[in-house]
Amino acid sequence: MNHPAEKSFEFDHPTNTALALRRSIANRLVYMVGKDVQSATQRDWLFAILHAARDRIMDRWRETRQITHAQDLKRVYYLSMEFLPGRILSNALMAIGILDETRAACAQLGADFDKLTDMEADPGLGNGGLGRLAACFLDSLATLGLPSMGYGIRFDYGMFAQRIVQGQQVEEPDGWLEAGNPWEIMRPEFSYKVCFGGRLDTSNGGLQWIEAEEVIAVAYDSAVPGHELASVATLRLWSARASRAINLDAFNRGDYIRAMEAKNASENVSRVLYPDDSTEHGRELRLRQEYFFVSASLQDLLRRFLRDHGSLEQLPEMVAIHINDTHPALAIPELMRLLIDVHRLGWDKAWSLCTRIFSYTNHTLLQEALETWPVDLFGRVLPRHLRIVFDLNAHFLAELHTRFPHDHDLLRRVSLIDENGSRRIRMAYLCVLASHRVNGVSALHSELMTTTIFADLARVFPDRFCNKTNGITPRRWLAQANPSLAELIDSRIGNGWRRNLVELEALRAWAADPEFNNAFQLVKAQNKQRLADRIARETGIVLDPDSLFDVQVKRVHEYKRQLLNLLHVVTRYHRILANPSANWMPRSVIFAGKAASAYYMAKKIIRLINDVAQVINSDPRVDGKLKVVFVPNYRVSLAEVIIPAADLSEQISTAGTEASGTGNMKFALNGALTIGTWDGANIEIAEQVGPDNMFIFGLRTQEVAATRAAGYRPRQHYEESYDLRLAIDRIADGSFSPTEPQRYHDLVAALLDSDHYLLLADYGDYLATQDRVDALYRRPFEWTRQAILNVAGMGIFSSDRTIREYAEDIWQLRPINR
Ligand code: 26V
Repeated sequence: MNHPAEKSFEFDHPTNTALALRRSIANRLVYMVGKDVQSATQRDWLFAILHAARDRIMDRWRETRQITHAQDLKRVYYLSMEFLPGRILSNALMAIGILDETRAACAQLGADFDKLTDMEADPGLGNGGLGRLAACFLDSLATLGLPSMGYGIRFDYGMFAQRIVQGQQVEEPDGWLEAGNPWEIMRPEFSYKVCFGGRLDTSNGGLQWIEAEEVIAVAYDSAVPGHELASVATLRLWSARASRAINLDAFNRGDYIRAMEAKNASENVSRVLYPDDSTEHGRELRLRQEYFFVSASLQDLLRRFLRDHGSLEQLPEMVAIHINDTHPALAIPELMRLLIDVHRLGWDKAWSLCTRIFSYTNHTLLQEALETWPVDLFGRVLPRHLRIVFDLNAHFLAELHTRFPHDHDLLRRVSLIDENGSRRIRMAYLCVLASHRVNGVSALHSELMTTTIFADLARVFPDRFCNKTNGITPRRWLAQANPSLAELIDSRIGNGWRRNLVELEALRAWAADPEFNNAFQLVKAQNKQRLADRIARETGIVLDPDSLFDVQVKRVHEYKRQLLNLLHVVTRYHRILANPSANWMPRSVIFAGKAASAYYMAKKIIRLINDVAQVINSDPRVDGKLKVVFVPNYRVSLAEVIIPAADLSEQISTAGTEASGTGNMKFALNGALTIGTWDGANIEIAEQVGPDNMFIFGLRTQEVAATRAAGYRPRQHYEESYDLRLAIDRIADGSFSPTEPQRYHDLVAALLDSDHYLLLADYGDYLATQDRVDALYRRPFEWTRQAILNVAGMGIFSSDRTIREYAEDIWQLRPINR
């Protein structure tokens, strides 16, 4: 006890009895929301429940911080531009262990729990896999009791909401904060000044960054409760506020309105998430966003470190900083700047600290997604950092020259500055240079990383590169999304899999058990009905729950090949028309996913899916044998309904392009069979579940390379296959766009003339494999046996396993000891 008021500072710890919960919710409704039973709206009830749940996390949240501090443990700071946590309430209630009790309390209070939870906002602070991975990682860090904090941006507007209007994607702003966010706690005491622009003054021998604009970063925290509240991690997001200087300036000039404009402009830095995950770089606002959040995060973690420790010498013993893709790469020159300009360390000392603190994950090999910044833009926004990058590069190249004196081209190739054409900074190279570990996200991807984009750097730093195959949290992706399957699994093998997913192995023994096999089918049927109801409500399209649910949900990208899936659909349609009385296995092909707003081809693919759906679904000759649906606005909360209902999971990227995939894991964990290429984590899934329990097809990575090298001619496949020719001709002749027959000419031309992602080369094998899918689906017991073996093999794909590997191999982290 060291605070004078501590003796009289008493409060009630909330308890979890039915009565206590009911009273908490009622209290929160009356004293927090300011309503009563008579006047409460649905949203009022939701907020009362959210607050009652939040209360029950607080003690453990404080305790986690206190223990980490008292035991003086090393922390990892996970820097990520994106987090996609999904809705929080059900997950939190499950983590606390009061989901059923809360449901009962609601019923007693006359509130409909399921309807309320469906009103909660789904924070869309990310584009796709990378942001969702960050959220799974926080869940695992909390569950494993590893001292950690996630740092990111509190975007006012997250990923756009997608509507489909006459078959086309329309984007709408996602004002997820507009009704308030009861989960976050503003921490204005943690505010930091972040500077942009200005110039470097070298007049008196030193180096000073002066006359820069200032923005204030304000912290907002939310709790990330681990399973059974093992510990509670923190997600700290930064929001931009205009600085006092800007506000005062307004006052002094007397031009209030102009001043408010300046205030808005300066706060724009945290306004909106960039909704493009492949090409949208080179934009100044994006660069500002990246710098804004890493600068605030580093100032914050250095403040915490210096509060608890005297000297910066020990920084690498107490602090690990992880860079999630290159988006937070500015953390590297920013830490150098803070250590040198603010804390007065020498260059060598500062660099030696940096290289023991940073680690970096690469999430893509695609050239167009690799971040580079034009030197002049970079220098305009961050003149001091440009200087640091130049100095780093000079040191690096000089050292390299002594190691490889005869290889002159090497220096040009690995330079941080790409001098081909307009000069650009290669952010990925900067990350490799500063990090003591660099990892890829699946075995294949990590291997390709060192043989393609980082081939030279892997020769220079051979010990740095490693693999950490992605994983997913079984709490959200099985326990929460699929409660019926979770319960069925519990009834046979107990509930330990939530913490130790390899316990699912025990399901192997049950795969051919008639009763279990049947119960598994029943669960799938219920989940399909739940999805069919939802799709009917949202799109008006009615799916037959007895048909095979064939699902592809993910960002729309040419490399993910939604169009290959669609070629199969069109061919199937034509075959049905040619032979309507054959014994067709009814199928429902379900798509969902967003296209970057400026990605012309991706948007065109969405339109074609909808056009094809329109024609097939309204053709009476098809008679229920085939349905196609595009479900709008794919997001975490929609994934939680779609994935448990899938029979077939489409993971069909061109081999060598999908770094890992995590959807592939979510589907298999929920008892879908995969049709997939030899790409990303599909390969490791096949190793775990056995290739006989998966539908693998298509060219391998080496064959893709060889095909291209030999002068790939897509038209040859078109000429040689009747089915392919018919499908393409009908798309080209306007059969699916009768009001505008040329609508797909450019898309078809791209396929026939270049087909960069080799759809036509894989089409034949894909179709043959789809026939095998139909054949197996006619044998429900055998299909389900294989699906159960898929679930049983998913143990290693828990993000707990992934995070344990990061903690041991990369971060050198120990858990808190309670
Ligand atoms: C890139 C860019 C580039 C510039 C502007 C905005 C922006 C936003 C996001 C990205 C990230 C692209 C990389 C990515 O999301 N990779 C995915 O990472 C998943 C998690 O590791 C992995 O499962 C997917 O295979 C991989 O595509």
